[in-house]
Amino acid sequence: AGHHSFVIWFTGLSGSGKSTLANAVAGRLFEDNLQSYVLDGDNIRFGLNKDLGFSETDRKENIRRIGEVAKLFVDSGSVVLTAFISPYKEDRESVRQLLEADEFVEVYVKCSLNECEKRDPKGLYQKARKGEIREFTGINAPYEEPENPEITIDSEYLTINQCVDQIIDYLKGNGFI
Ligand code: GGZ
Repeated sequence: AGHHSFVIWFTGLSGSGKSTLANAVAGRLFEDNLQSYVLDGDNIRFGLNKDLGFSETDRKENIRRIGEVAKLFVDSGSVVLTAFISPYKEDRESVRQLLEADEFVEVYVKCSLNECEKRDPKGLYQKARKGEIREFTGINAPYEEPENPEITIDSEYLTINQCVDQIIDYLKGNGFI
């Protein structure tokens, strides 16, 4: 299988496990001697995109910039994993169009709102329910499910390891790694 550079684009609700999975997959790739880089809120929303909030316009611009950055990584020869809600189908499709067909792997981290709300690792859902956060995805802002993602991960019912295995199997089975 040929090693090339590509984007693994995780999408899903807050609390679905995108960042955890992206980092776990990066760790597994590293064990296979494959360098990769994770883009997430920590290194993008506090830096490049610190001027952006969570309105529809700002989220679209957030995803547009992340797509462009991901493309730069791919051009430089890297494997890049992105972990953003990316709630709008149109924005995810625009990123897909920026890249070649064999450079974009969309991973839908599927977890019900009910379960994400139960996990609520940062207490954000509770705040959103109390009206302390406006436009919170799943509560009072939309999340458009992917229709044809390369991979759908049932993170509600699988362990992190099972999720990672599913992604690695896909990458191996389809010649990405
Ligand atoms: C959704 C919000 C919001 C609102 C703050 N809606 O669980 P987290 O904390 O760590 O992940 C969420 C993150 C979402 O940022 P993204 O850049 O991934 O969003 S998007 O792709 O829609 O641009 C959450 C926190 O930021 N957060 N306010 N209103 N998530």
